[in-house]
Amino acid sequence: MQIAILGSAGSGKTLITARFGEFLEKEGYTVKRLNLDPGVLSLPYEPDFDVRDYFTLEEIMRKENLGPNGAILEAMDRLSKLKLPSYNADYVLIDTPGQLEVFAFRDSGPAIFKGMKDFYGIFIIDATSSLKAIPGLLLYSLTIQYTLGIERIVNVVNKVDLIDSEKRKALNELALRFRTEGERKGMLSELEDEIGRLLDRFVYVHRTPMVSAVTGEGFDELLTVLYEVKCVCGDLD
Ligand SMILES: Nc1nc2c(ncn2[C@@H]2O[C@H](COP(=O)(O)OP(=O)(O)OP(=O)(O)O)[C@@H](O)[C@H]2O)c(=O)[nH]1
Ligand SMILES: [Mg+2]
Repeated sequence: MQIAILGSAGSGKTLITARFGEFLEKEGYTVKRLNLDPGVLSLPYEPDFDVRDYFTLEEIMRKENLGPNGAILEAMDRLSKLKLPSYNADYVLIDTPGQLEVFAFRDSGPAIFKGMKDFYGIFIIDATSSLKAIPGLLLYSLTIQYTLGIERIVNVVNKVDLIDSEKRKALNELALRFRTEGERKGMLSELEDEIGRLLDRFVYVHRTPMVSAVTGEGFDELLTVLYEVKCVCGDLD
């Protein structure tokens, strides 16, 4: 199973790659880890493939005389030309660049994942995000799924060790069903209805595990959901 670890900046992609990878190994699975982030300085895991062996953001800035944003664009274009190795492992975890929108919305993301077999995604939502942002983040996950051409993405709420029980309860509910604001009028109310339908149809079809990459809480549930998704999807490969 090849899994792209996706999510907004700082949501915990890299730490989940490290800790969930260790968890999988303890469960007896073979795991490979790929780092596609050319900007990361240090990693909490030993990558089997590291984009920084080809180029780094810092080096592009220096050699091409570019600022940070220009260097990110150049790095993503270079990334689109790389070919990832294929591994014979139970789980291949692919840690993606911090700048998800640049990675997914240029040619790099779709190009690098093109033609991948047994391919899924994990989309990480930061538990410390505003509750109001959650439906939008779930829609963002759908956008990424569509753009990158990933058959199934499992949404995961990470950093649950940082929130209190009240927020945990509210997040749990939002991860199960879309709650309308109830105060919207006109076009916004129609939009809300459509968002609800879209999430029901494509997002709430499987559970959203609540995990912590720091404590390891919820990793067993994440593994179960991945397994279920693979069983449903297996016929499509
Ligand atoms: N408390 C807590 N901190 C976490 C958790 N997961 C990640 N972090 C912290 O959040 C910060 C960002 O984590 P990363 O794993 O680097 O996140 P990322 O999505 O890879 O970040 P970018 O690649 O820069 O977008 C780090 O300081 C992590 O230690 C978690 O479950 N709990
Ligand atoms: Mg990272």
